[in-house]
Amino acid sequence: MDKHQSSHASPLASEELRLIDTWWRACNYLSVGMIYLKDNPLLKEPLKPEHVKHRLLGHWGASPALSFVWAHLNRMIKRDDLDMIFMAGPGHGAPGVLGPAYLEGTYSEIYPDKSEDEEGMQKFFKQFSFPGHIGSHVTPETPGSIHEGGELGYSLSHAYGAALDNPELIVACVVGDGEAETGPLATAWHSNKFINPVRDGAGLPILSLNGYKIANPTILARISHEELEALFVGYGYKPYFVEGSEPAEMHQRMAATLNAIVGEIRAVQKKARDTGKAERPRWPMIVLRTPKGWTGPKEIAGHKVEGSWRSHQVPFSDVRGNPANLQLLETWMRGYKPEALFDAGGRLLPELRTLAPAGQRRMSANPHANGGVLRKELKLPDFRSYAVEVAQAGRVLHENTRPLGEFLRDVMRTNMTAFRVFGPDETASNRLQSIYEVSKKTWMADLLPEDADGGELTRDGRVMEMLSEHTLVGWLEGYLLSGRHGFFHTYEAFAHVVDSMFNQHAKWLDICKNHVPWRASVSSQNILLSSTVWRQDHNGFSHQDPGFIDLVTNKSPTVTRVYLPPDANTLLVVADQCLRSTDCINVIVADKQKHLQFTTIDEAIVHCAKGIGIFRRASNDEGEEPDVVMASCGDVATQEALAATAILREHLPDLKMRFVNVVDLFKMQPASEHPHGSTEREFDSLFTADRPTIFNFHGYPWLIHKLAYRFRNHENLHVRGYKEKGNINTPLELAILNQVGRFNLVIDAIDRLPRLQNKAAHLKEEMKNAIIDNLNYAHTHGTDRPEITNWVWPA
Ligand SMILES: Cc1ncc(C[n+]2csc(CCOP(=O)(O)OP(=O)(O)O)c2C)c(N)n1
Repeated sequence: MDKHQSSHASPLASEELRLIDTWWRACNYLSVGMIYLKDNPLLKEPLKPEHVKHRLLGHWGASPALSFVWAHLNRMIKRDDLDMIFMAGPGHGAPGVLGPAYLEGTYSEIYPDKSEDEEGMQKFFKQFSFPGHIGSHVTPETPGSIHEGGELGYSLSHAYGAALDNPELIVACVVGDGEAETGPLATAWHSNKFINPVRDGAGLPILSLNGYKIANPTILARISHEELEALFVGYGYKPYFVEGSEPAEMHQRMAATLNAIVGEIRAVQKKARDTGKAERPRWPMIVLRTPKGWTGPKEIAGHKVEGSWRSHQVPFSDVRGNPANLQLLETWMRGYKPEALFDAGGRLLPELRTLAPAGQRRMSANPHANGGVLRKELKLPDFRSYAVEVAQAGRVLHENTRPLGEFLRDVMRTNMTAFRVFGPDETASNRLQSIYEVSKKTWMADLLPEDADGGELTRDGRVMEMLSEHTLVGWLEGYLLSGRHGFFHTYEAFAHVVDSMFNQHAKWLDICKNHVPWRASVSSQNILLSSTVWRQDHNGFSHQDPGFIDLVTNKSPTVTRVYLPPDANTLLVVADQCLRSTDCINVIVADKQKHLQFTTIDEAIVHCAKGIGIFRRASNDEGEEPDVVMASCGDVATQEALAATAILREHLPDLKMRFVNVVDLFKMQPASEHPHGSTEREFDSLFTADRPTIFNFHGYPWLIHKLAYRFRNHENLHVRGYKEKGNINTPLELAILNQVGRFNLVIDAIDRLPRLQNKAAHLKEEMKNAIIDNLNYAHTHGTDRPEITNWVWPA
């Protein structure tokens, strides 16, 4: 190896070289066929317009490099019996992945109508990016894929997530050089500081430096070799450069490089496992510089196409109507010599069939890429053992997330190879630090003596902390999709950093669940949003944003769940339920600070099973019709609504009140829209058909209207919630500013009941005075009045 680790060795014998190049040609032939053809797949007759698709969709540019890498990885898998999966960062280059999956036979095994013959190949071509069939990315329908690559940026974190706790696995990850410009990808390079060679597998990043994006050069292709090398050295890698365009030379370089790299990975792992000492090596990675649209048309109408952004999608269209383009396509495809790739029946020639690994060693059939088949149920301790004692409802305070931390600690203890907790630097801040008693934070970067004093860092920790929500969620997704279990927690406001990742994962799960029966169920993604909007006394406005759950309600009801447990025991019940569930994204909103406790563990179990229910002790309407319903959803919202209820009941003892609490947000939607929804009758019997409801909500108030608008009594539903009124405030001040405070709610109730207009005028006045008085107190003393802070439900 020279100083740039680029090899000029020629390890491939000429026959081996010929075969690998032929196999790659077959991949490229299939890629072009998928993009252009709906008939005449083997070009047995001259190409006619009717053989060509009406709409030409797909991305050629990324495809040849993807299948080039695939072909070479196959050689290594066969040679060393490797357990390997493949991530295509530029997932738009799906033809470069689908082709190999078809040639390996996996595609036909899963989809028998796409058989390994002419008829099957015709269907295989036609279905690509065709209405009613498969998409143009490495979608869930693609065997061997756990990464769609539609939204760029997550390939590398997915790859490393799959490698965690999979000591024998190598996850090859092709990263687009355009993709490498995204924030999520840029930070994911640091994943190498979290891979422990004793217990984890390896990630093998392969930067596909084809120089262009859709319409622009890529940054990494236009910096000097030295800068590029320094960048990856700086990230802690040992970069190998495989550069060129002449196929025979490139095959030799790639083969030599992979020989070296696989040897290095295995040597690092062997040493670490023999000695039991986990040190961070300089993991190898590859910079693969090839022309974009490699082997495609070099020039069209005087414009450079191969090696240019012009080859990104369909290099030339108007094929059905333009004989010259039809001829160009035929010449291009015949250049791959289909008759030397497939027999007359359309089956890959026997000499080429031997190139792919067998059975589950095929990357398209590796069970790690259909992780549900490997998934084992979590061993869960009994959540009841972590319950807080609630002798009298509403009269005792606890930090809601602390018992959850104890529960998660023991979940960790009983699942030490298949469960991890992910959070951006906030495990202790979110009061989950009990987990450290069983497992600390993974840290493969340098350790200093002072870390021993409370740093909670260790080489073999199972708590993953890095200040990149993108990388954490990417790891978690990779971990879950390869069959394991996990838990992500973050500050509520900053969950928005991964909005888009949530969207993409929800889409992935939705397709798997509803359209891809061969994909086995995977564990749900569990997300705890803590340090919530209502308790940001010291952080202020930037930290107040309960909108992540709004986003969640946009996605498919088959995969989305949102829970707002009001106290510690309901949080335990919900967490247990979420950890058992599959194929969903469960979002739990629960603050970490001290809050009133409303339910015993037995009450919590019943309440959570219903998802919505009446708090009997707060209600006085039993056997009668209520005058008003007070409802709450969320911990702080519940406390304020209860405090308002107490005031109303004290001052207006003949007022009939019902108190409803919502744990499962989707109970506010009709059952026709969400599997957790309420029927018309259930909803009416809780919220009545004609009485006003004051609904105190944790989040943005319009979310409740969005969910509940179809219910009969919706016009009487008056929702209060966060309205972007915040700064450095005391808790009550913040509640008052957003009209979710107890005094506001009392006024609301009076305003909604005509019969109280005169009768309760004094009480209303008192509430207004209380608001002014409490705001003054907060601004004078910097705290709420003790009777507010120490408020409990009256004995
Ligand atoms: C986050 C995101 N932004 C924008 C796009 C639109 N897009 C699709 S492909 C592409 C260029 C990708 O370039 P690169 O990653 O280098 O892939 P390749 O050149 O191999 O096609 C862009 C910008 C996207 N898919 N995802």
